[in-house]
Amino acid sequence: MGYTITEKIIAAHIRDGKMERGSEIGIRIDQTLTQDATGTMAYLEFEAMDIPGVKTELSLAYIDHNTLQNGFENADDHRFIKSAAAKYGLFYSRPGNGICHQVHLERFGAPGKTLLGSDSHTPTGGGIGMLAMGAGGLDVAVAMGGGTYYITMPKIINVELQGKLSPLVSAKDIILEVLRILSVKGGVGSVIEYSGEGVKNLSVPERATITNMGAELGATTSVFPSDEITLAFLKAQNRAEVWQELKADEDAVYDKKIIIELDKLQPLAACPHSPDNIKAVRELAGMKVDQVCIGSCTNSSLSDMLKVAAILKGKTIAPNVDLSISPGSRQVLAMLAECGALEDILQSGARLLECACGPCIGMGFSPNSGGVSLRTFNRNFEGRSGTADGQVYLVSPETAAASALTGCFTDPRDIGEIDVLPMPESFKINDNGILAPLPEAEAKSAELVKGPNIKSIPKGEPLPAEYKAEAVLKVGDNITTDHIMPAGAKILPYRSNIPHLSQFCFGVVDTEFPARAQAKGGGFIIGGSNYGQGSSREHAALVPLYLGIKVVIAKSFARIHVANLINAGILPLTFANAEDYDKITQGDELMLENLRDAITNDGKIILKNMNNDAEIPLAAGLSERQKAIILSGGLLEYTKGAN
Ligand code: MIC
Ligand code: SF4
Repeated sequence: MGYTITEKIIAAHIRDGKMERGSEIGIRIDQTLTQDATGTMAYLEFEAMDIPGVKTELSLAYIDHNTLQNGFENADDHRFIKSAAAKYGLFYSRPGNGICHQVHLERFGAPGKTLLGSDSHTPTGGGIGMLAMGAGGLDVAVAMGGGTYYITMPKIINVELQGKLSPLVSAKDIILEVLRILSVKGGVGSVIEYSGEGVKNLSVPERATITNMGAELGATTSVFPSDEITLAFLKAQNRAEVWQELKADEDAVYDKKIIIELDKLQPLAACPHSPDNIKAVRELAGMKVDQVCIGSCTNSSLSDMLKVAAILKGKTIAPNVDLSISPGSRQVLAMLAECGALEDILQSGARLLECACGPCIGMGFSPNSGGVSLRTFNRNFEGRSGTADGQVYLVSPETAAASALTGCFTDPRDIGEIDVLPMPESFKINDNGILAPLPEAEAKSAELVKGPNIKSIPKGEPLPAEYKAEAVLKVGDNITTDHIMPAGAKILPYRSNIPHLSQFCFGVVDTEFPARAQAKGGGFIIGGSNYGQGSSREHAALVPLYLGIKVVIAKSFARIHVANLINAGILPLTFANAEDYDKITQGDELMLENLRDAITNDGKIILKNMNNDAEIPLAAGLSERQKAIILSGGLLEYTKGAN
């Protein structure tokens, strides 16, 4: 039986377990990346592990999320991360150099390698044929130290692309179509592997748009073959030497197959407030638009920006629209400037923002009250833009630019043909925005620099023999980590200050939650299905831990978040029968007898609801390794115990 691309990369990196779908496997990680919003925590955790330096082939610390520096907090965090990079042997990408995923694709990604990043959009690297996955900071810290990364051996969903996209229909429309078909839960436990003739018609940045937003499917990652198009991209980046061919064997076995006929696709939009709430742009045509944002790790490549420039050239944006452009990297910005396309963009009335995440994570450029915002980004969760009632639609760069001109939702095919500048044969290469690791002797004497905003990490406790507490919060389906631990300009500067962050926990859902949880000394959280989808931020586990939460019971969990809960020492349990969710009301007193024993010996876990006497069977589904972590009170405690 032949192998899929995913199996080939896993087979070359497996350290623990067997490649049997659904079982836990441990793999070697070649490269890691962090960004600043999750990086401070990751380096504090690396410090706590007491390892002298990174042991990967390549590790990078990017600064791209928190770049506003509206106070000392961000600036101090940048210094801390820079000092950690110097001490532990990492590359450090300065603020302004670009968004981690875009820069990594341009300058470091390599087919066939494994990449682990403390950011859920790390699968962007799948566009260049990497097995690139997002994880919580602690898992990345472990991988930096040479440790094994554990995942469930995924199912593999094959998306076969047939034909060619029509003009002004975009790679973004392909992934929006996949989201329409599979939904935000449809990729959980799976890798999405692309194949077919249509692949040959997509450039690496276009492929990366698709793998990037595979995160919104809940997928472990997404991957494209590595072919002559990948080689051409690497050559243009002066990195042809890292190329290797990668394709699935003819007789590879997939768990599911989806066919997408590219010729038949039309421009699509994800409507508020979920990336799988898809409508055709045609259906929305005419709706008034207040702002348009072009950029983010999904759509900020040179080829995206050249298309935008071609649409805007010689025109002026509508008076009712504000338009922002954030190129994905300094390389993209420099090349836009060189070829004159930047001028075309600016003369249309666009505002140029920094090469950073910016509005995508609510760092500025929030919409007006109730404002309709068209964004080329990947997430439109409620409140994420920084405006609680903002109406965010996710669209392609072509749809965004066309709509900025007309002032209302516009199918870009209605603006007629455009004349896009050709992609250059080679990119402008200048890596001076990236500081290389120090020579070993200098690194040894480097000190970590910590500002007053850096507070200690909350510690988990060993699992108690039994647990009796209140259901301090009950929420519905598809709760995101943006609900659990919101980001945005006001909160993001406190990513290394858990006590301060805790005041904002579940702020979008229930502002009373932090005070209530603290007053009750913690308790249970009850969730619906796909609990914890979205961002990889481990703060969505560490902050509830700080507030005393010991157990989360849900219908089902998202992959990265459930790993973060276990790492933090919070027990995730699922309902054996989903309808039992209805037998718990917020405020009920709940009891788990013989809990420690049941986890240790795979015994029955029965939750007693003291308010209505219901007995509710639950499942833990933990591997032996995960059990040991939970019993010890989290991964840091477990690692200490093992040494
Ligand atoms: C996001 O897109 O939500 C983020 C901000 O990049 C997060 C990481 C974070 O919360 O810092 C992610 O996707 O993992
Ligand atoms: Fe940054 Fe947005 Fe990409 Fe997250 S999704 S890495 S915030 S650009």
